[in-house]
Amino acid sequence: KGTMIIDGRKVEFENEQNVLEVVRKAGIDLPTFCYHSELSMYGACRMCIVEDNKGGIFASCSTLPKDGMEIFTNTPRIKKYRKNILELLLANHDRDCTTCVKTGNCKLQELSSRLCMDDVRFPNSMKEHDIDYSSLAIVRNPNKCILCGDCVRMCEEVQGVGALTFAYRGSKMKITPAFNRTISEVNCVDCGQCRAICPTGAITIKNQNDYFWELVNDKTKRVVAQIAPAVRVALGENFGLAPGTVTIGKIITALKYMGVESVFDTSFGADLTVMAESEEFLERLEKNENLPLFTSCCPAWVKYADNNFPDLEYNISSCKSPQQMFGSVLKKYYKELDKEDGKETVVISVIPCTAKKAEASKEEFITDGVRDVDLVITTQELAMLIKDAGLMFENLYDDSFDMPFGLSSGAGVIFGSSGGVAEAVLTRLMKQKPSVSDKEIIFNNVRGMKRVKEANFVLDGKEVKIAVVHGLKNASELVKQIQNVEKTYDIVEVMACPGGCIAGGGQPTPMDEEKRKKRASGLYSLNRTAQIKSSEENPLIRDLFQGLLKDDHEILHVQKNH
Ligand code: HC0
Ligand code: SF4
Repeated sequence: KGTMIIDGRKVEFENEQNVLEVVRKAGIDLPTFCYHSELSMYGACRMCIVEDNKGGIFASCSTLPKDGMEIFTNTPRIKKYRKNILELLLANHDRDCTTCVKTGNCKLQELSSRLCMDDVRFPNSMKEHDIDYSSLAIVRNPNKCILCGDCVRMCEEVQGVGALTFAYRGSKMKITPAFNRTISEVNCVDCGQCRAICPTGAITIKNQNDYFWELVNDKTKRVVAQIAPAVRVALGENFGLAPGTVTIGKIITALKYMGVESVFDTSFGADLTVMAESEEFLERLEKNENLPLFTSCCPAWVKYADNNFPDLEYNISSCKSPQQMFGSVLKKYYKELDKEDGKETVVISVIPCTAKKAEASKEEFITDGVRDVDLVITTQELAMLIKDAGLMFENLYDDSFDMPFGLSSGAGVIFGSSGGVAEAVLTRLMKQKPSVSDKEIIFNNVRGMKRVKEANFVLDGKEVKIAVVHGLKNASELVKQIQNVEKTYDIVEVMACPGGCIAGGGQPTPMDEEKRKKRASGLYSLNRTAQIKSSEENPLIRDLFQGLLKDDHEILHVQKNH
């Protein structure tokens, strides 16, 4: 606690971790590439330098605030140094901005503009590296890397994966998967969090928009789409709307304009998952086997568990994720119609997540040569498609989802936020056993951004314990505690991305805690206004179980290993 003088103004500080945060509190946006409050301090980019009253220059992100400290953020010396640093970065960078997908949202470009960088005096010293297209989720272009290390720390500190590392020294330094392998050859789980934090175009989403256009222009195909919960509260950010603004009606219209025949809601798939997963849980509880049940809807988590905790194989739910479940239901539904009109139905998912691209192409989700889901495009790819098609998003009218799957419950919508799956399953289980009380209190426990959330409830006289965890490093710590019997639970919800799918690797960037909260609150407001609260109350789910799925629950489950 104390007072600093920043550019002649007194600014009080209390819990700020460093001078940079105090400067920001004073309303000055100091540039930085490598400082993120949720990651460890790296202090490498030096963009956040300030000058003190004795002429000393230092990085503000790695300096503690002191009472009485006097600093200047914009002296001629500071401005010159900062510009020099930026100029050196640019001299070693692929500057093909016109053809870079990050253009318009690139930190390097933004700072070049802010610092009035109208020329680079040095010849370009960039040594050309191969672009790594090996992953189904992300593309790594080292030629656009500025070595800020954000991706390395994100992958290690938040996701506990460590797929990326610094290699070599000095001018040869680069960021690469271990042993110079391609990213698909290491333990990357496709979560895309490295892409979400990368300030430049060095890590981007694997773009499949060409395939989208090919499908919608193919007259032999019937293109149907499903939209994941978290897309509706984030896409609008690409069109100047506040995070959390719900734009689902316009998204449906946009997809129809672009040639999609019918548009459905992955939340309907989520309702299906709730039904299948609760049934599975009750069975396991009765037999007292394979508990805790771990959720299976997050593919980055499933891959992480496969890599690191093979013993959990039978604990992870055998249910397909909502995306895959709904995909297989849609394929079954259109089968007859396809025969009649000689078309082939293809299912496109619009999803906040890069790992869903990999999930959809897994062998276990291909039945008789037919994929459940043919193409996964992320929120950011959809924004590009809308712009490419010249649609004025803000002016589109609001449409609604199509029948016969056009209704979903409020429980299905909150799947997109950490805690949502647990809450939806709880809602289902509690309804079935109405003796359970204190619903509200329980739900408050599983919502929000806390690292690990816990809730208990009583089912048939037995206490059921639920844990919710997000961020794979947190998940890994929790699994170890469970394995060491330091903690016991009956259900564990795991989402790889901090905050859940609302902060998925395919969402608009940059992301911060504030944005995550706003997107989550957009979903919870949809939950509050939903007329159908619980998955089993959804009449279309009942119809489905009595009709199309009457004798076929198999398609809701992963066929491998279970
Ligand atoms: Fe999610 Fe999902 S909630 S993983 O975040 O479970 O991606 O939004 O679509 O499948 O429903 C992502 C989001 C989904 C699935 C659903 C789940
Ligand atoms: Fe690491 Fe996820 Fe990026 Fe893979 S996609 S390198 S796991 S942060």
